[in-house]
Amino acid sequence: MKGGVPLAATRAIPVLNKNNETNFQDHSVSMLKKGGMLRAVIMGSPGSGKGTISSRINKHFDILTLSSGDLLRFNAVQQTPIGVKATKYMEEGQLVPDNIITELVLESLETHGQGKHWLLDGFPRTKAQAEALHKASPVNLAINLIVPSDVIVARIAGRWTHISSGRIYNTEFNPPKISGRDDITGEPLSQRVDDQPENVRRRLDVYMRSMQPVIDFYRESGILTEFKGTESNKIWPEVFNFLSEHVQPDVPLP
Ligand code: G5P
Ligand code: MG
Repeated sequence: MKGGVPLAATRAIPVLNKNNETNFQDHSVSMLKKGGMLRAVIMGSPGSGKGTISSRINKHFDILTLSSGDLLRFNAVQQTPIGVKATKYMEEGQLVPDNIITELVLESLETHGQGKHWLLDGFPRTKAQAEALHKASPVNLAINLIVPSDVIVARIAGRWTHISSGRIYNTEFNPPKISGRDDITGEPLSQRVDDQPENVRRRLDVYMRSMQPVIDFYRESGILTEFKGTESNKIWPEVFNFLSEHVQPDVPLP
């Protein structure tokens, strides 16, 4: 995501890239098998690597990736009314109310997702969000990353983020070229307030409670695929191969 355009006084939707010209309506599972549009979600606990895997998907496939957390943080930085409202929930590690986040994500999809394959990171987080998304545009592929909690807590402590682009670094796993600076813009990186250890524990609790009905919803729909592991570098080739069965990659794995 680069820069931002306020669409209305209450919210800001970042400018996204990637184009393709296919039909937005083709989104059922059978249509995906026949080469229709990908309507995907990536799920997993806080710190499981959703953002890491999504950014690799974005580099290798012509798939628009959209993170609900990045959208919220972007609005928080822009101090839009939605951003201001969402900040207190995010800082406490609580979920932002369904109506706020659903409106933001669906509007962003309408603005940027028409005629494109897309994948949502961090949305839906509740059954109500899953149902709202299903009504607007049914998902045909759900990915769930399963990473043990003890691995996650250690990872998050080392995370640094470039807020306006959503680019993620980790002091051990993928450090920036210059310490504390974004590789592309050179702007300073920040640590997320919700990455404090007690907030991480709360987010993990909230995740477990709110996500089970969502995971069950996609499992029962027959579109759930789970990837288990402790390292994103090992999970990524599996996700790449799986996605390649549905969408032609632009850039092969090295
Ligand atoms: P977010 O922004 O959606 P979370 O909590 O779901 O946040 P998070 O923390 O962004 O998820 P992630 O994207 O799954 O985690 O993980 P990541 O950023 O890729 O990786 C974590 C760190 O580990 C990074 O530093 C990365 O470099 C490193 N790493 C990755 N792989 C490896 C590895 O193999 N080894 C090592 N050593 N390191 C690795 O949501 C934030 C808040 O926004 C609100 C909520 O308040 C939420 O708490 N929100 C919503 N509220 C309601 N409904 C929704 N739909 C909402 N969406 C967001
Ligand atoms: Mg993330």
